[in-house]
Amino acid sequence: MKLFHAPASPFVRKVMVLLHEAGTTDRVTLVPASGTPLNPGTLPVDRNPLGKIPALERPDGPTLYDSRVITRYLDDLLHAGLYPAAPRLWDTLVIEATADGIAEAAVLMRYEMHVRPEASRSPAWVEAQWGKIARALAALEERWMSHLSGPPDMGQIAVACALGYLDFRHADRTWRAEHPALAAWHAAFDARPALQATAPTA
Ligand code: 99T
Repeated sequence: MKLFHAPASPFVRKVMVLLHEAGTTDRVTLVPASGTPLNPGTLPVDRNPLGKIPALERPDGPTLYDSRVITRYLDDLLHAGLYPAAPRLWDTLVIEATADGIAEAAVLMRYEMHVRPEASRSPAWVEAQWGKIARALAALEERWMSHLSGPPDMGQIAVACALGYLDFRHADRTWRAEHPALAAWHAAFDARPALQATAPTA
């Protein structure tokens, strides 16, 4: 299988963490891909019409895309065990969606600040995206800490990847002081070998 990959992407990182946790990194070949909404570059627009990564080319069907589809597929294929049975599954999926929403807002902030032509950038729009992130961080801190402290699953992996991306691209946003339980959890979870092996780089 071919995984269209960029080392900065929190969504690609989710997939890579799953592969490391399952001990199955040899099952995919990484294909470097980079681009932006304004210039798709080497993003696989022929395989994912949305022009986004990760995308997973597989031998037995159409290319899969959106990280949540890919992680569900690989979890099933590789018996990774990172999606628990219902009813815990519903919490895992909500946490994964919350984390992906943090990462999506953070990527949009990055594009607004660095990709959109300077004259048309909107600081208010950037702050509105941060407002979504702040609400989502508060929800994790107030509602989901007991789940995050349970057995490792894709919800936790997605949260760790989203928080890692905040530190990587938005290090000036000091989220830890307001979310001490989440900060402590992240410090411990981020020490897992799968997280250490996939830290974002430019
Ligand atoms: O939006 C584009 O045109 C290109 N962007 C991407 O491919 C980003 C890379 S993160 N991927 C996504 O937005 C995927 C989101 C999707 N819902 C999923 O797979 O879960 C690049 C971050 C950076 O370089 O800072």
